[in-house]
Amino acid sequence: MLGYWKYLEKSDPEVYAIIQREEHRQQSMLEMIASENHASPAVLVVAGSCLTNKYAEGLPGKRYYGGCEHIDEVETLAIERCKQLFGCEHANVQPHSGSQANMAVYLSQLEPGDTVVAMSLDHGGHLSHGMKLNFSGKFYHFVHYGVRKDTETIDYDQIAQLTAEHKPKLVVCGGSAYPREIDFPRIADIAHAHGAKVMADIAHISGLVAAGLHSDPVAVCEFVTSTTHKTLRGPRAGTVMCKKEFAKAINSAVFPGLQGGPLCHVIAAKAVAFAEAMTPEFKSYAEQIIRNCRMLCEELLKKGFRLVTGGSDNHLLLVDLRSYNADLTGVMAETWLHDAGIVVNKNLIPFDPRPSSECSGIRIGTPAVTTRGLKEVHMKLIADWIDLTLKSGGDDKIVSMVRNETAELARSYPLPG
Ligand code: DSN
Repeated sequence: MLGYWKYLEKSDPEVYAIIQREEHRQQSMLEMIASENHASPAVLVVAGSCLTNKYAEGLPGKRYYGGCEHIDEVETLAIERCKQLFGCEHANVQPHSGSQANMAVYLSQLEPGDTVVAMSLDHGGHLSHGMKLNFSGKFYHFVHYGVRKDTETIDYDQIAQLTAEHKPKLVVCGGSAYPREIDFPRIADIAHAHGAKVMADIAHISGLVAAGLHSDPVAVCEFVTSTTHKTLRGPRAGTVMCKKEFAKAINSAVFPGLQGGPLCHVIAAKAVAFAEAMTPEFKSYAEQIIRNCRMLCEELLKKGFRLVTGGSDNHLLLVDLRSYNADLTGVMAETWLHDAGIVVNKNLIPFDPRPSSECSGIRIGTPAVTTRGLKEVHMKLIADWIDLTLKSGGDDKIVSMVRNETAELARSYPLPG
């Protein structure tokens, strides 16, 4: 691969320089966006391999192109490893993303206009769970549940009430900004009692599920979808799992329903990531993600921040900035923290009075910093730096002092490889 980089440096110095700058950014900043991670060198090298050159529409053994013998080997390996890792009956590893994994389930089970019950985006759901500007909200009739006002945890009674009232074909659970464990068996019981099927979108937590550290949806839900690049730490892509009886419908929803040629290089990188996630090292990594997140919660609480639900069971936390400083918006916090070397994203909090262009909260995740080796002691430092930066109102001197400290810590814990 070193040869490839030397080649690129000569053949396209402009793109080479941009990649160098991005690599430096990732190396020198603390990446705390909850949905991001640093994939292993093995995943990176495979995702950049010659497998990108191959067309392989179809499935292993049933392709529409010649020359697929090695693609068949690697896709079969990825499927088998996905099944082994999650204990699912069937897996299709071709979805290019989490949204496309979700689309595949919808396309296989729903007719346009059918009703689906799912968690709303502003309470922690996802765009592809029926947001009105998304394909899902345009093609299907989504009815949304949320979190309770008092506990900010999922309102399971509301799921039961909406499911009884609207008789959906599908109930969707999982999300992108929910800091607590999801009770998959409870949701499955509600859905099944009313004749609905269940899709659990575990994009954020799939690494924790794989490590046995979160309630497991695979046995109780008909469909489980995921991205492969968040806590699972693989390449940027998706996967869809289901009970055997839906295998054919899911396969044909992915191709020819939604996609043409699969990304063979990315499928191979998924195979690598699935194998990595079966190791004892990955389990320890996933445990450390949670320990780090809990420590960060404790330290931020001590400094007077309010956390949505009061804490976290997983890899992310949501800070409600309003009680810390009524005038501080998510946008301001995201900008100042970025300048200080801590990368997070502004996020709506449940019942947020501000629009999504401003937000009253920030979402912070520990998967990426845990990959580079940070532990609880570093979470205390990070909480101090967040507090200093936000308390200063983005003061240049303070921000640059914190920036030096975060850069020093990042230097001491380089990215894998
Ligand atoms: N955009 C992703 C996230 O940040 O959670 C979800 O797709």
